[in-house]
Amino acid sequence: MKITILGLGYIGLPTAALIASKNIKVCGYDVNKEIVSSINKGKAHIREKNLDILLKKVVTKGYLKADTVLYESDIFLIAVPTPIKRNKEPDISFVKSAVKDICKVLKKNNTVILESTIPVGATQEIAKIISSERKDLRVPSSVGEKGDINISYCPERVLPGNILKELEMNDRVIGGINKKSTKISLAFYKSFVKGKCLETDNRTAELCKLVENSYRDANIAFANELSLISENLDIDVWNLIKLANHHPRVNILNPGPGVGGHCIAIDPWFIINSAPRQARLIKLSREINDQMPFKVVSKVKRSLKVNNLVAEDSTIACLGLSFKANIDDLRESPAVKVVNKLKSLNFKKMYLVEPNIKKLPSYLDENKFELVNFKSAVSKSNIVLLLVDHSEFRKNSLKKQEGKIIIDTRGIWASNHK
Ligand code: SAJ
Repeated sequence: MKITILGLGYIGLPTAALIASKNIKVCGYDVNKEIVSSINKGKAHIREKNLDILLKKVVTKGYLKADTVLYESDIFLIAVPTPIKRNKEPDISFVKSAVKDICKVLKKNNTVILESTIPVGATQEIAKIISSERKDLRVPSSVGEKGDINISYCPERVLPGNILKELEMNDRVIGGINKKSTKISLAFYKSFVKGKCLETDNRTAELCKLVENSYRDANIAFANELSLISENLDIDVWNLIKLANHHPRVNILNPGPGVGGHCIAIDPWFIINSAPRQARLIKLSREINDQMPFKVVSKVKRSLKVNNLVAEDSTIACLGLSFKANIDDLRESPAVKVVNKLKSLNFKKMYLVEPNIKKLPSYLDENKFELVNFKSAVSKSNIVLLLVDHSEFRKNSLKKQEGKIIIDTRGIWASNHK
């Protein structure tokens, strides 16, 4: 059995390495030559717990090989990005282009599995593309059992920072375009997944993925709204949530500077687009979470005013840039949004601290910001703004620091958060 994974990013690469670690031959396909060459040297181009060790092992043993050329295979697993366009519509062009590549080498009895997040109906659209590109193959539809190939939607649901473990242990939803596709895909996932593999149809699987991330977004929005209400009523939101969560059926999440990453801040829009009149709560949650970086900037401005300070004479340490704790991923990061917005206040100096990166990305102007370590940033600044709850920051409580304004958006130094 030959497996090919298309797209060797945050999901595709760990998936390829995990499957290869079960002594199954995996071919990784990516259009980026540098990524392919680095993988073939056993070096991951992304940072993820235990990935480098596993990758080195499977590449050395010859179970994983990356290429920029797509060869024949039994299973094609698509894990390419599906961003949103400026107008918030889903952009599935990378998926479509991967499917067109597959069509050039597709054979009878092959299976095409989509793992990328897609809007409802996209698996069916993929089937139509295959059908028009390969008139020689009978492509199954969601009602028909007859078909020369199999097509399924099996969304990834792993948490960045814990991907390898969750790939193996999480339950999977397997939605075939027909029953045969579901059965074949189920057998494939059972070869490396220890969690339950749950059978359904492609459309339910598509919505299921979007619902999971929208559920989390709505719950974070609730926590963020509570932080705004509490601030208005002069109540400590962290203490409030701690107390409320003692109720056996209440489990409020953590407020913060907003929702980042490539999933939770994006996927709800796929539902909003498909059902705009019905998805009211989902849309409002997006709006609440998207306004949080602005609220943080307002808080900084208020703190300056209350303390009779002006930004031009003040130095600020911004702690954390990644979209969440203990990762190096800056995609859609609310911390980056806050930092960029604070730029216009013209601070005398802005120190940035991000223990997981060595260099600031080009979109963070080096003339305006300086990347330094925690100790140096804090000692040189009169305002300390905590944006990400990295373990390093948790270890260094700032509660006792005299004469500094501390704004803790993640509540890790608790009581002094206002
Ligand atoms: N966040 C809060 N408060 C919280 C929890 C999270 O502000 O209480 C923020 C984080 O700081 C971050 C954002 O939300 O900016 C998202 O972080 P996350 O840890 O909730 O989720 P992701 O984006 O890393 O991964 C999610 C996961 N989905 C769910 O938990 C439902 C993961 O399982 C999915 O596989 C992943 O999206 C994906 O790829 O879709």
